[in-house]
Amino acid sequence: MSTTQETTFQGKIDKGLKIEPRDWMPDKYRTHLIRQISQHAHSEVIGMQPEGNWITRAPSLRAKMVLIAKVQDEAGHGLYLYSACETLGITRDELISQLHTGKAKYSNIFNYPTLTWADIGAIGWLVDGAAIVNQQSLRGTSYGPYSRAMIRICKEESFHQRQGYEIMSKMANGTPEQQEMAQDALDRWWWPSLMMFGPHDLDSAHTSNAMNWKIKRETNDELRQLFVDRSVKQADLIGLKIPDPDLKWNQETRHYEFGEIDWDEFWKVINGDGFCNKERLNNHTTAHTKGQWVREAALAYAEKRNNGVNHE
Ligand code: BYC
Repeated sequence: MSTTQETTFQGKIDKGLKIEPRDWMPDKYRTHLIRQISQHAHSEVIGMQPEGNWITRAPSLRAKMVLIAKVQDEAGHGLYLYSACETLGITRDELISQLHTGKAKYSNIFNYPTLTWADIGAIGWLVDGAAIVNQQSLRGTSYGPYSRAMIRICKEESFHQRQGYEIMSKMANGTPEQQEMAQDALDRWWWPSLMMFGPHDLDSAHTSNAMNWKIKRETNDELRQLFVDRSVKQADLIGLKIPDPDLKWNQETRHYEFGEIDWDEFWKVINGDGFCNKERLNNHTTAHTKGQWVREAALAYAEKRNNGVNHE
């Protein structure tokens, strides 16, 4: 590495220019991005499981169609992100193997079970809501392919958030049993959703580099605060109560203050000891193994086509 290359690289970042796959970049920037983008991709794909669990039990044909479309979108998001990650010089096989061996993480949130239909509402409203806050910020990330993937994903994600909020608002205004289910789902999903933004800035190993390289445009705590401010108002509007006795509006800062997150639970869950970690990974590994013949067939077809063999 020469200092001139480093200076040119950082100069581009400081000017707000994008770094593209063929540009020179420090190894640490490359590995940082591979880690983050791949974990993001894995989260999208693993995230299909808790919602997929309710496709066969959706309460109406409309709800089923919307949910199928949403889950399918998540697979698409995973594909955009794996492709963006591959531009950094790592193969899809390596990425999947890192997921299966536990080297790569995926979002904490998908290790919780979806017990009732209201959980599908809570995921759309809170989980996609948190993801949007994070991803809107990442549209401005310094790596070109990641930033462009985020722009596409955000458009679809806002439809997902509305789908969830619609379910929650219907249930919150429904029968007493439905209201109870909606509140119970909010009670269970609220804190894990706040954890999605990662540890506090002072405990976040990667934030300092990520901010210098403009991979992150806002810190974990800044984005979490934005999410809380937005969500409290949305909960009020449909008559649900955020499960936090310490939540209060601060007139001076014009933000909501909120209680402390259970960080022991967070570290336990992201290190493999959550309620559903084993099930999520087993399902992924099994599907991947069973899909081997599809990948082989697709590759063989592509190879023949490249060699000019016409199958029509
Ligand atoms: N979960 O230094 P930090 C979706 C790890 S899916 C698990 O702050 P960083 C959807 C972190 O990886 C959207 N692990 O890290 C899909 C690091 O460990 P390693 C998912 C977490 O990277 C289907 C350690 O803790 N969105 O929307 O600077 C259906 C220290 O953390 C988490 C993304 O992936 C976590 N929540 O900041 C519905 C967004 N938080 O890697 C919806 C992209 C932290 O050293 N990612 N860790 O072993 C990011 O923006 C950042 O990676 C994070 C963490 C803000 C998550």
